[in-house]
Amino acid sequence: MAEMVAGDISMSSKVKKMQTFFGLQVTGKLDYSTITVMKKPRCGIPDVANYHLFPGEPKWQKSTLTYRIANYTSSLSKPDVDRAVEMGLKAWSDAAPLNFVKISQGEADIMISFEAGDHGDSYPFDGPRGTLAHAFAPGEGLGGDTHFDNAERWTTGAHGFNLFTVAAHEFGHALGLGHSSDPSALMYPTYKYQHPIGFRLPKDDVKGIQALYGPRKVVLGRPPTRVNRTVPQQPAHKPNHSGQCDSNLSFDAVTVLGNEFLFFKDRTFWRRQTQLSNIRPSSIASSFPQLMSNVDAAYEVAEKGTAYFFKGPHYWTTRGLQIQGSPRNIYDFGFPSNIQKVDAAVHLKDSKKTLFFVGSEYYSYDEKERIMENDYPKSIEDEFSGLEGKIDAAMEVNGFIYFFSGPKAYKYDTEKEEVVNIRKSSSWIGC
Ligand code: TQI
Ligand code: CA
Ligand code: ZN
Ligand code: ZN
Repeated sequence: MAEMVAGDISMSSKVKKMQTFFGLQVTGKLDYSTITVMKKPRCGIPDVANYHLFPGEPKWQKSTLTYRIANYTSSLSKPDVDRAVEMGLKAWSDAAPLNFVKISQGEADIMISFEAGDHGDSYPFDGPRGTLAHAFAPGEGLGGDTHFDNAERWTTGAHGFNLFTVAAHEFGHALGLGHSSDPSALMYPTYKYQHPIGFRLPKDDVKGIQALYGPRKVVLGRPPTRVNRTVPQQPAHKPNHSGQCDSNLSFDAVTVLGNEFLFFKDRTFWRRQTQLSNIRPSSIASSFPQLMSNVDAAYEVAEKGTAYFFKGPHYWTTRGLQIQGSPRNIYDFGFPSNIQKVDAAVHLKDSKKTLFFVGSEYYSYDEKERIMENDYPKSIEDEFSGLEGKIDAAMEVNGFIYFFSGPKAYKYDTEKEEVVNIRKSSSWIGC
Protein backbone atom coordinates (compact mmCIF):
# COMPACT_ATOMS: atom_id res chain seq x y z
CA MET A 1 0.00 0.00 0.00
CA ALA A 2 1.24 3.46 -0.75
CA GLU A 3 2.22 5.08 2.52
CA MET A 4 3.54 8.55 3.01
CA VAL A 5 7.13 8.09 4.14
CA ALA A 6 9.46 11.07 4.34
CA GLY A 7 11.32 11.46 1.08
CA ASP A 8 8.99 9.13 -0.81
CA ILE A 9 8.47 10.93 -4.10
CA SER A 10 6.80 8.02 -5.80
CA MET A 11 3.65 8.08 -3.66
CA SER A 12 1.57 9.97 -6.17
CA SER A 13 2.50 7.60 -9.00
CA LYS A 14 1.57 4.63 -6.79
CA VAL A 15 -1.73 6.28 -6.01
CA LYS A 16 -2.31 6.87 -9.73
CA LYS A 17 -1.67 3.19 -10.42
CA MET A 18 -4.15 2.19 -7.76
CA GLN A 19 -6.73 4.67 -9.02
CA THR A 20 -6.35 3.32 -12.56
CA PHE A 21 -6.67 -0.23 -11.25
CA PHE A 22 -9.88 0.53 -9.35
CA GLY A 23 -11.38 2.67 -12.12
CA LEU A 24 -11.29 5.89 -10.08
CA GLN A 25 -10.54 9.37 -11.35
CA VAL A 26 -6.74 9.41 -11.73
CA THR A 27 -5.53 12.35 -9.65
CA GLY A 28 -2.51 10.91 -7.87
CA LYS A 29 -4.04 12.28 -4.67
CA LEU A 30 -5.23 10.30 -1.70
CA ASP A 31 -8.80 11.52 -1.84
CA TYR A 32 -11.65 9.91 0.04
CA SER A 33 -12.79 7.59 -2.76
CA THR A 34 -9.25 6.24 -3.07
CA ILE A 35 -8.95 5.76 0.68
CA THR A 36 -12.35 4.03 0.68
CA VAL A 37 -11.14 1.60 -1.95
CA MET A 38 -7.84 1.12 -0.10
CA LYS A 39 -9.61 0.14 3.07
CA LYS A 40 -12.00 -2.37 1.39
CA PRO A 41 -11.04 -5.98 2.06
CA ARG A 42 -9.37 -7.43 -1.02
CA CYS A 43 -11.23 -10.24 -2.84
CA GLY A 44 -10.92 -13.62 -1.17
CA ILE A 45 -8.23 -12.67 1.34
CA PRO A 46 -9.79 -12.55 4.81
CA ASP A 47 -9.37 -9.06 6.22
CA VAL A 48 -7.60 -9.52 9.54
CA ALA A 49 -8.64 -6.56 11.65
CA ASN A 50 -5.33 -5.04 12.58
CA TYR A 51 -2.94 -2.11 12.64
CA HIS A 52 -0.33 -1.62 9.96
CA LEU A 53 3.22 -0.33 10.19
CA PHE A 54 4.96 1.55 7.42
CA PRO A 55 7.19 -0.41 5.01
CA GLY A 56 10.57 -0.83 6.67
CA GLU A 57 8.91 -0.13 10.02
CA PRO A 58 10.43 3.33 10.60
CA LYS A 59 10.31 4.35 14.28
CA TRP A 60 11.90 6.90 16.58
CA GLN A 61 15.17 5.73 18.13
CA LYS A 62 14.68 7.80 21.30
CA SER A 63 11.87 7.99 23.82
CA THR A 64 11.78 11.76 24.41
CA LEU A 65 10.55 13.60 21.35
CA THR A 66 10.25 17.35 20.94
CA TYR A 67 7.35 19.04 19.20
CA ARG A 68 6.80 22.62 18.15
CA ILE A 69 3.65 24.34 16.98
CA ALA A 70 5.17 26.58 14.32
CA ASN A 71 1.97 28.52 13.56
CA TYR A 72 -1.69 28.60 14.45
CA THR A 73 -5.05 28.59 12.68
CA SER A 74 -7.53 31.44 12.86
CA SER A 75 -10.37 28.95 13.48
CA LEU A 76 -9.29 28.31 17.06
CA SER A 77 -7.60 30.15 19.91
CA LYS A 78 -3.96 29.30 20.61
CA PRO A 79 -4.76 27.59 23.93
CA ASP A 80 -7.34 25.41 22.13
CA VAL A 81 -4.74 24.38 19.53
CA ASP A 82 -2.11 23.77 22.22
CA ARG A 83 -4.56 21.64 24.18
CA ALA A 84 -5.71 19.58 21.15
CA VAL A 85 -2.08 18.85 20.23
CA GLU A 86 -1.07 18.03 23.79
CA MET A 87 -4.02 15.69 24.29
CA GLY A 88 -3.44 14.10 20.88
CA LEU A 89 0.16 13.25 21.86
CA LYS A 90 -0.86 12.17 25.36
CA ALA A 91 -3.16 9.51 23.86
CA TRP A 92 0.01 7.80 22.56
CA SER A 93 2.36 8.49 25.48
CA ASP A 94 -0.22 6.92 27.83
CA ALA A 95 0.17 3.63 25.95
CA ALA A 96 3.89 3.49 25.13
CA PRO A 97 7.13 4.68 26.79
CA LEU A 98 7.25 7.99 24.94
CA ASN A 99 7.56 11.54 26.31
CA PHE A 100 6.72 14.68 24.40
CA VAL A 101 8.38 17.98 25.17
CA LYS A 102 7.03 21.21 23.73
CA ILE A 103 9.58 23.68 22.42
CA SER A 104 8.87 27.10 20.93
CA GLN A 105 12.07 27.76 19.00
CA GLY A 106 14.25 25.83 16.59
CA GLU A 107 13.80 22.47 14.93
CA ALA A 108 11.66 19.91 16.79
CA ASP A 109 11.30 16.22 15.95
CA ILE A 110 7.62 16.82 15.26
CA MET A 111 7.12 20.20 13.59
CA ILE A 112 3.41 21.04 13.58
CA SER A 113 1.93 23.66 11.29
CA PHE A 114 -1.19 24.85 9.55
CA GLU A 115 -0.62 25.13 5.84
CA ALA A 116 -2.70 26.00 2.82
CA GLY A 117 -2.51 24.79 -0.77
CA ASP A 118 1.04 24.23 -1.98
CA HIS A 119 3.37 24.39 0.99
CA GLY A 120 6.63 23.03 -0.28
CA ASP A 121 6.47 19.30 0.48
CA SER A 122 4.90 18.10 -2.80
CA TYR A 123 1.64 17.16 -1.04
CA PRO A 124 -0.42 20.33 -1.55
CA PHE A 125 -3.62 20.77 0.41
CA ASP A 126 -6.88 21.04 -1.45
CA GLY A 127 -9.14 23.61 0.23
CA PRO A 128 -12.08 22.66 2.46
CA ARG A 129 -12.75 18.93 2.95
CA GLY A 130 -10.82 16.31 0.97
CA THR A 131 -7.45 16.04 2.65
CA LEU A 132 -7.49 17.37 6.21
CA ALA A 133 -3.94 16.79 7.31
CA HIS A 134 -0.91 14.63 6.77
CA ALA A 135 2.07 13.47 8.74
CA PHE A 136 5.43 12.03 7.79
CA ALA A 137 6.67 8.76 9.21
CA PRO A 138 9.51 8.88 11.78
CA GLY A 139 12.83 10.08 10.43
CA GLU A 140 15.15 13.04 9.94
CA GLY A 141 14.06 16.30 8.36
CA LEU A 142 10.39 16.14 7.37
CA GLY A 143 10.05 12.89 9.35
CA GLY A 144 7.37 13.22 12.04
CA ASP A 145 6.24 16.60 10.77
CA THR A 146 2.51 17.08 10.86
CA HIS A 147 0.63 19.53 8.66
CA PHE A 148 -3.00 20.55 8.99
CA ASP A 149 -4.98 22.06 6.10
CA ASN A 150 -5.68 25.61 7.26
CA ALA A 151 -8.64 25.78 4.87
CA GLU A 152 -10.62 23.47 7.17
CA ARG A 153 -12.85 24.76 9.91
CA TRP A 154 -10.97 23.32 12.90
CA THR A 155 -13.01 23.02 16.07
CA THR A 156 -12.90 21.74 19.63
CA GLY A 157 -16.40 20.28 19.31
CA ALA A 158 -18.38 17.79 17.26
CA HIS A 159 -18.95 20.08 14.26
CA GLY A 160 -16.46 20.99 11.56
CA PHE A 161 -13.31 18.93 11.97
CA ASN A 162 -12.28 18.28 15.54
CA LEU A 163 -8.59 19.15 15.81
CA PHE A 164 -7.88 16.69 18.63
CA THR A 165 -9.36 13.80 16.60
CA VAL A 166 -7.37 14.53 13.47
CA ALA A 167 -4.19 15.38 15.42
CA ALA A 168 -4.33 12.13 17.40
CA HIS A 169 -4.71 10.18 14.12
CA GLU A 170 -1.85 12.09 12.45
CA PHE A 171 0.46 11.58 15.44
CA GLY A 172 -0.13 7.84 14.96
CA HIS A 173 1.39 8.25 11.48
CA ALA A 174 4.16 10.50 12.87
CA LEU A 175 5.08 7.73 15.32
CA GLY A 176 5.16 5.03 12.66
CA LEU A 177 1.64 3.64 12.33
CA GLY A 178 -0.12 3.22 9.00
CA HIS A 179 -3.84 2.67 8.72
CA SER A 180 -5.71 -0.04 10.55
CA SER A 181 -8.45 -2.17 9.08
CA ASP A 182 -10.16 -2.33 12.48
CA PRO A 183 -13.15 0.06 12.25
CA SER A 184 -12.91 0.82 15.97
CA ALA A 185 -9.27 1.94 15.68
CA LEU A 186 -8.17 5.58 15.72
CA MET A 187 -5.97 4.68 12.75
CA TYR A 188 -8.93 3.41 10.74
CA PRO A 189 -9.08 5.78 7.73
CA THR A 190 -12.51 7.27 8.37
CA TYR A 191 -13.10 10.48 10.28
CA LYS A 192 -15.06 9.90 13.46
CA TYR A 193 -15.31 12.62 16.10
CA GLN A 194 -13.51 11.64 19.31
CA HIS A 195 -14.12 13.50 22.53
CA PRO A 196 -10.73 14.55 23.95
CA ILE A 197 -11.63 14.42 27.64
CA GLY A 198 -11.14 10.91 28.96
CA PHE A 199 -10.13 9.59 25.52
CA ARG A 200 -8.44 6.18 25.72
CA LEU A 201 -6.57 4.78 22.75
CA PRO A 202 -8.56 1.86 21.24
CA LYS A 203 -7.08 -1.62 21.73
CA ASP A 204 -5.87 -2.07 18.17
CA ASP A 205 -3.90 1.22 18.28
CA VAL A 206 -2.38 0.24 21.65
CA LYS A 207 -1.22 -3.04 20.06
CA GLY A 208 0.20 -1.09 17.12
CA ILE A 209 2.16 1.48 19.13
CA GLN A 210 3.41 -1.19 21.55
CA ALA A 211 4.60 -3.33 18.62
CA LEU A 212 6.99 -0.45 17.84
CA TYR A 213 7.91 0.92 21.27
CA GLY A 214 6.85 -1.68 23.81
CA PRO A 215 4.43 -1.11 26.70
CA ARG A 216 4.57 1.83 29.06
CA LYS A 217 6.24 0.65 32.25
CA VAL A 218 3.79 0.74 35.09
CA VAL A 219 5.25 2.59 38.06
CA LEU A 220 3.38 1.72 41.23
CA GLY A 221 1.87 4.73 42.91
CA ARG A 222 2.50 7.06 40.00
CA PRO A 223 -0.68 8.67 38.67
CA PRO A 224 -1.22 8.75 34.90
CA THR A 225 0.31 11.79 33.17
CA ARG A 226 -2.06 14.68 33.35
CA VAL A 227 -2.50 17.42 30.82
CA ASN A 228 -1.73 20.76 32.38
CA ARG A 229 -4.91 22.72 32.06
CA THR A 230 -3.73 26.21 32.97
CA VAL A 231 -4.23 28.60 30.09
CA PRO A 232 -1.07 30.57 29.36
CA GLN A 233 -1.64 34.32 29.64
CA GLN A 234 -1.50 36.30 26.46
CA PRO A 235 1.54 38.54 26.63
CA ALA A 236 0.42 41.96 27.76
CA HIS A 237 0.36 44.18 24.73
CA LYS A 238 0.51 47.89 24.34
CA PRO A 239 -1.45 48.93 21.32
CA ASN A 240 0.44 51.48 19.31
CA HIS A 241 -2.04 54.26 19.86
CA SER A 242 -0.27 56.35 22.43
CA GLY A 243 -1.35 59.59 20.82
CA GLN A 244 1.50 60.04 18.36
CA CYS A 245 0.56 59.78 14.71
CA ASP A 246 2.46 57.76 12.16
CA SER A 247 1.99 59.48 8.82
CA ASN A 248 2.94 56.24 7.02
CA LEU A 249 0.16 54.35 8.75
CA SER A 250 -1.71 51.85 6.62
CA PHE A 251 -4.83 49.88 7.58
CA ASP A 252 -5.53 46.15 7.43
CA ALA A 253 -9.29 46.63 7.07
CA VAL A 254 -11.91 49.35 7.34
CA THR A 255 -15.69 49.28 7.44
CA VAL A 256 -18.71 51.30 8.27
CA LEU A 257 -20.60 49.73 11.20
CA GLY A 258 -23.90 51.36 12.11
CA ASN A 259 -23.03 55.02 12.58
CA GLU A 260 -19.32 54.41 13.09
CA PHE A 261 -16.24 53.83 10.98
CA LEU A 262 -13.94 51.04 12.14
CA PHE A 263 -10.25 51.04 11.18
CA PHE A 264 -8.16 47.94 11.87
CA LYS A 265 -4.39 47.71 12.15
CA ASP A 266 -2.51 44.77 13.71
CA ARG A 267 -4.02 44.36 17.19
CA THR A 268 -5.67 47.76 17.33
CA PHE A 269 -8.83 49.23 15.95
CA TRP A 270 -10.18 52.76 15.99
CA ARG A 271 -13.87 53.66 16.20
CA ARG A 272 -14.97 56.97 14.83
CA GLN A 273 -18.50 58.33 14.80
CA THR A 274 -19.42 59.07 11.18
CA GLN A 275 -20.84 62.43 12.22
CA LEU A 276 -18.45 63.45 14.99
CA SER A 277 -14.67 63.38 15.03
CA ASN A 278 -14.36 61.62 18.36
CA ILE A 279 -11.87 58.78 17.77
CA ARG A 280 -11.42 55.94 20.21
CA PRO A 281 -8.64 53.36 19.78
CA SER A 282 -8.94 49.99 21.50
CA SER A 283 -7.47 46.53 21.22
CA ILE A 284 -9.27 44.20 18.82
CA ALA A 285 -9.11 41.46 21.46
CA SER A 286 -11.19 43.54 23.88
CA SER A 287 -14.15 43.79 21.50
CA PHE A 288 -13.65 40.78 19.22
CA PRO A 289 -11.69 38.17 21.18
CA GLN A 290 -12.17 35.65 18.38
CA LEU A 291 -10.44 37.94 15.90
CA MET A 292 -7.54 39.04 18.16
CA SER A 293 -5.46 40.74 15.46
CA ASN A 294 -4.61 41.17 11.81
CA VAL A 295 -8.07 41.38 10.29
CA ASP A 296 -7.78 41.16 6.49
CA ALA A 297 -11.06 42.74 5.41
CA ALA A 298 -14.46 43.81 6.69
CA TYR A 299 -17.76 45.04 5.29
CA GLU A 300 -21.24 45.81 6.45
CA VAL A 301 -24.57 45.13 4.78
CA ALA A 302 -26.50 47.82 6.66
CA GLU A 303 -29.80 46.57 5.24
CA LYS A 304 -29.31 43.21 6.94
CA GLY A 305 -27.79 44.76 10.08
CA THR A 306 -24.87 42.41 9.52
CA ALA A 307 -21.13 42.84 9.15
CA TYR A 308 -18.49 40.35 8.04
CA PHE A 309 -14.88 40.15 9.17
CA PHE A 310 -12.26 38.20 7.26
CA LYS A 311 -9.06 36.65 8.46
CA GLY A 312 -7.18 34.11 6.34
CA PRO A 313 -9.59 31.52 4.97
CA HIS A 314 -12.20 32.29 7.66
CA TYR A 315 -14.86 34.88 8.27
CA TRP A 316 -17.04 35.93 11.19
CA THR A 317 -20.48 37.46 11.09
CA THR A 318 -21.49 40.21 13.53
CA ARG A 319 -24.61 42.09 14.52
CA GLY A 320 -23.19 45.40 15.68
CA LEU A 321 -20.05 44.50 17.59
CA GLN A 322 -21.48 41.13 18.61
CA ILE A 323 -19.94 38.10 16.87
CA GLN A 324 -22.57 35.55 15.78
CA GLY A 325 -21.68 31.85 15.88
CA SER A 326 -18.39 30.27 14.82
CA PRO A 327 -16.08 31.26 12.02
CA ARG A 328 -16.90 29.90 8.59
CA ASN A 329 -14.91 29.31 5.43
CA ILE A 330 -14.55 32.10 2.88
CA TYR A 331 -15.27 29.45 0.24
CA ASP A 332 -18.94 29.84 1.25
CA PHE A 333 -18.80 32.95 -0.95
CA GLY A 334 -17.68 30.91 -3.95
CA PHE A 335 -14.01 31.81 -4.03
CA PRO A 336 -11.77 29.40 -5.94
CA SER A 337 -9.83 27.14 -3.57
CA ASN A 338 -6.47 28.74 -4.38
CA ILE A 339 -7.60 31.95 -2.65
CA GLN A 340 -6.37 31.77 0.95
CA LYS A 341 -7.34 35.28 2.05
CA VAL A 342 -8.85 38.49 0.76
CA ASP A 343 -7.14 41.89 0.93
CA ALA A 344 -10.21 44.12 1.18
CA ALA A 345 -13.99 44.09 0.85
CA VAL A 346 -16.57 46.82 0.23
CA HIS A 347 -20.33 46.57 0.02
CA LEU A 348 -22.05 48.84 -2.51
CA LYS A 349 -25.46 49.90 -1.21
CA ASP A 350 -27.17 50.66 -4.53
CA SER A 351 -26.19 47.58 -6.50
CA LYS A 352 -26.21 45.30 -3.40
CA LYS A 353 -22.91 43.85 -4.58
CA THR A 354 -19.85 43.25 -2.44
CA LEU A 355 -16.47 43.64 -4.09
CA PHE A 356 -13.59 41.52 -2.79
CA PHE A 357 -10.03 42.56 -3.63
CA VAL A 358 -7.36 39.89 -3.92
CA GLY A 359 -3.92 40.88 -5.26
CA SER A 360 -4.36 42.72 -8.55
CA GLU A 361 -7.91 41.40 -9.09
CA TYR A 362 -11.35 41.72 -7.61
CA TYR A 363 -14.49 39.61 -7.36
CA SER A 364 -18.12 40.70 -7.19
CA TYR A 365 -20.54 38.93 -4.87
CA ASP A 366 -24.29 39.37 -5.30
CA GLU A 367 -25.69 39.73 -1.76
CA LYS A 368 -29.29 39.26 -2.94
CA GLU A 369 -28.74 36.07 -4.90
CA ARG A 370 -25.86 35.03 -2.61
CA ILE A 371 -23.64 34.06 -5.50
CA MET A 372 -20.29 35.14 -6.84
CA GLU A 373 -20.88 36.85 -10.18
CA ASN A 374 -19.67 35.34 -13.45
CA ASP A 375 -16.94 37.07 -15.46
CA TYR A 376 -14.85 37.68 -12.35
CA PRO A 377 -12.12 38.14 -11.22
CA LYS A 378 -11.42 41.34 -13.12
CA SER A 379 -8.31 43.49 -13.08
CA ILE A 380 -8.44 46.28 -10.46
CA GLU A 381 -6.24 48.53 -12.59
CA ASP A 382 -8.52 48.13 -15.64
CA GLU A 383 -11.77 48.83 -13.78
CA PHE A 384 -10.66 51.44 -11.22
CA SER A 385 -8.23 53.70 -13.06
CA GLY A 386 -5.99 55.73 -10.80
CA LEU A 387 -5.49 53.09 -8.10
CA GLU A 388 -1.96 51.84 -7.52
CA GLY A 389 -0.77 48.63 -5.93
CA LYS A 390 -2.61 46.19 -3.73
CA ILE A 391 -5.77 47.36 -1.93
CA ASP A 392 -5.50 47.04 1.87
CA ALA A 393 -8.99 48.14 2.79
CA ALA A 394 -12.10 49.77 1.31
CA MET A 395 -15.44 51.24 2.34
CA GLU A 396 -18.31 53.10 0.74
CA VAL A 397 -19.42 56.45 2.17
CA ASN A 398 -22.04 58.73 0.55
CA GLY A 399 -21.71 56.96 -2.78
CA PHE A 400 -17.91 57.30 -2.89
CA ILE A 401 -15.58 54.33 -2.44
CA TYR A 402 -12.58 55.02 -0.24
CA PHE A 403 -9.70 52.72 -1.13
CA PHE A 404 -6.79 52.41 1.29
CA SER A 405 -3.50 51.32 -0.23
CA GLY A 406 -0.46 51.68 2.02
CA PRO A 407 -0.24 55.23 3.40
CA LYS A 408 -2.69 56.56 0.78
CA ALA A 409 -6.48 56.80 0.90
CA TYR A 410 -8.12 57.28 -2.52
CA LYS A 411 -11.59 58.78 -2.87
CA TYR A 412 -13.15 57.16 -5.92
CA ASP A 413 -16.19 58.62 -7.66
CA THR A 414 -18.19 55.70 -9.06
CA GLU A 415 -20.19 57.92 -11.46
CA LYS A 416 -17.18 59.70 -12.99
CA GLU A 417 -15.21 56.44 -12.67
CA GLU A 418 -12.13 58.23 -11.41
CA VAL A 419 -10.13 59.06 -8.30
CA VAL A 420 -11.21 62.53 -7.16
CA ASN A 421 -9.02 62.96 -4.09
CA ILE A 422 -6.00 61.36 -2.36
CA ARG A 423 -5.25 61.85 1.34
CA LYS A 424 -3.04 60.19 3.91
CA SER A 425 -4.66 57.06 5.32
CA SER A 426 -3.75 58.30 8.82
CA SER A 427 -5.89 61.42 8.35
CA TRP A 428 -8.94 59.18 8.82
CA ILE A 429 -8.05 58.64 12.44
CA GLY A 430 -7.41 62.28 13.11
CA CYS A 431 -3.71 62.52 12.25
N1 TQI B 1 -4.96 12.42 5.35
C1 TQI B 1 -4.45 11.13 5.20
C2 TQI B 1 -4.38 10.44 6.58
O1 TQI B 1 -3.77 10.97 7.50
C3 TQI B 1 -3.06 11.18 4.59
C4 TQI B 1 -2.29 9.91 4.70
C5 TQI B 1 -1.13 9.74 5.32
C6 TQI B 1 -2.62 8.63 4.21
N2 TQI B 1 -0.71 8.43 5.21
C7 TQI B 1 -1.61 7.75 4.54
C8 TQI B 1 -3.71 8.19 3.51
C9 TQI B 1 -1.67 6.40 4.19
C10 TQI B 1 -3.76 6.86 3.17
C11 TQI B 1 -2.74 5.95 3.50
O2 TQI B 1 -4.97 9.39 6.71
S1 TQI B 1 -6.55 12.71 5.48
C12 TQI B 1 -8.43 10.90 8.43
C13 TQI B 1 -9.46 9.83 8.55
C14 TQI B 1 -7.06 12.23 7.05
C15 TQI B 1 -8.00 11.25 7.19
O3 TQI B 1 -6.67 14.13 5.46
O4 TQI B 1 -7.26 11.97 4.50
C16 TQI B 1 -7.96 11.57 9.54
C17 TQI B 1 -6.59 12.90 8.13
F1 TQI B 1 -9.66 9.28 7.38
F2 TQI B 1 -9.10 8.93 9.42
F3 TQI B 1 -10.59 10.36 8.95
C18 TQI B 1 -7.03 12.58 9.41
CL1 TQI B 1 -8.53 11.18 11.12
CA1 CA C 1 -8.71 20.09 2.67
ZN1 ZN D 1 2.50 19.06 4.09
ZN1 ZN E 1 -4.33 8.44 8.20
